[in-house]
Amino acid sequence: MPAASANLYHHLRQAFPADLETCAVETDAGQLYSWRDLERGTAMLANFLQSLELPEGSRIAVQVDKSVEALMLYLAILRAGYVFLPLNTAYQSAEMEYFIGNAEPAVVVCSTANFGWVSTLAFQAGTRWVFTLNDDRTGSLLERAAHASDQHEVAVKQADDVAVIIYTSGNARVLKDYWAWRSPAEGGDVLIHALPIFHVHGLFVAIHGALINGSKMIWLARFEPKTVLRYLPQASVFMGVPTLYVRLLNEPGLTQEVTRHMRLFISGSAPLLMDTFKAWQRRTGHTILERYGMSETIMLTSNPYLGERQGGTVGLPLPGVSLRVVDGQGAAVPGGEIGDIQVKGPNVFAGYWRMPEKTAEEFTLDGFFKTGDVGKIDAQGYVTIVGRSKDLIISGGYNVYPAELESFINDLPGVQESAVVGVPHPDFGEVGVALVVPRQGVQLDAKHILDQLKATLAHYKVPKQCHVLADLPRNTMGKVQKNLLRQQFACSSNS
Ligand code: MCA
Ligand code: AMP
Repeated sequence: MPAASANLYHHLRQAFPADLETCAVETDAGQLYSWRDLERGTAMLANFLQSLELPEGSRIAVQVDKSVEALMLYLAILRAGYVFLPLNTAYQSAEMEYFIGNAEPAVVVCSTANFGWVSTLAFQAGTRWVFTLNDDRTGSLLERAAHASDQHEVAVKQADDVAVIIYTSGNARVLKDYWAWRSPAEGGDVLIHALPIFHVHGLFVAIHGALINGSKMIWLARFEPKTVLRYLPQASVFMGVPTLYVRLLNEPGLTQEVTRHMRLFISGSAPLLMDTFKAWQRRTGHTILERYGMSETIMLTSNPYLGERQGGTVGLPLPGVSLRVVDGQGAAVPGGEIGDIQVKGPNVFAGYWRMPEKTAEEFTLDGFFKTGDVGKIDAQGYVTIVGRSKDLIISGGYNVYPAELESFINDLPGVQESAVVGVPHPDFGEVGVALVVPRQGVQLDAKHILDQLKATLAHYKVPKQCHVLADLPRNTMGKVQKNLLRQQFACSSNS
């Protein structure tokens, strides 16, 4: 079961070092925050949120740029016992309207620049409060919280209350041991935090990992390879999606010397190519540790810290996680054979928000969650992911759903039908390509289609290329053969 938000906060708080005056977070803008700053700042924000007298279980939706105050807001929401709903800063109004309409948050926090349209959407959806928070510490949220007390009693919650749409603190403790986080008494670890904080990777794996170990974080407002290089000599742990490793390898300044103090490089969220894995070993002498997880399950497998880290695999199931590979009928396949990956464990989520039918569909009768990933397990227990049965593109670690894009494109004037497929890309690993069939007699302009997508959707979702075709290849059942389109357009995307 998911641990309650406030309980999770207790676990994180217990790990704070005894000396609260030491540095907890150092930003790339040179600001230093002590553990006491975190303790007091989160108390003030939690007191302020509680002063709003929100109903039990209220959601607080947050679409703000990365900052330490945004981190404190997350921790304050845990402390106060509400439900944190982080939203990608790339979302535009149609996407925000969907999430706000669906989650019905009592409070929305956004940037001052977006306040106009976000507050209109939010108030229409019944939200009671909209506050602003900017990455330069301005905005109405901090102004209001400045008057709140810096002493706060952590809210009392049941163990199975929803905390953040997803998570457990148990998974964080497993990873602390598995990745051999060094306690402050052992000299401590320092994490370079370079990921967005609206996803499980940056929010739970990275932040919880550091906090539950009492470790300092070097907090980068955004990923910039040269900034990472600058901080590597002061750090010991780095976490990234494969694109971050690819971009760091493009820097001549990435050397054995600059990574000499590093203890661990971890990769996840998307497949790490063997080329990247080997190039990293050659350049730095470090072997990247690849692990596999999902928002629904947090971390599932990991290469070992001390044993062999096998490139191209995602390692072994973590303690407490049962992982099996099954065929189309749900029967376990023999070792080494490819099938659907299913998982079970205390880290698996309780279900999709207000979608009991979808939740039921995604679990087997014996309680395994269907990941939608396709893979195999070798004789040593190492898991390799070979593909996905779900129609999903993972681009630079962000999920892009072809169905969302196809439905948008199909509604454009003059479009008969469309297909969006993922093809390999040297920087993002995989990117979308849109194939569009016009209605009879209509001339479609591919660039105009992409421009219209860009005007409405988060830009990372927009296919990097669009081609107008006379028709789409179909099999005898009439189903579009996306595999043929993937092959046909594989080479044209490397731009
Ligand atoms: C930005 N763009 C992208 C992406 N990011 N396009 C495709 N895929 C992307 N990931 C678009 C921009 O909108 C822009 O378009 C153009 O590409 C160039 O942007 P660029 O400046 O290169 O991007 P950036 O700002 O440097 O961002 C790249 C990034 C970022 C740092 C790799 O995408 C990122 O932080 N990714 C990590 C995501 C993550 O944390 N995922 C974890 C979720 P235009 O010019 O048109 O505006 S998965 C998870 O949590 C599970 C549990 C797990 O296992 O970890
Ligand atoms: P998300 O839904 O954003 O949490 O993304 C979860 C998905 O990311 C998984 O179902 C996998 O398809 C993919 N993923 C995560 N880690 C890895 C990895 N190391 N290798 C390949 N795919 C991964």
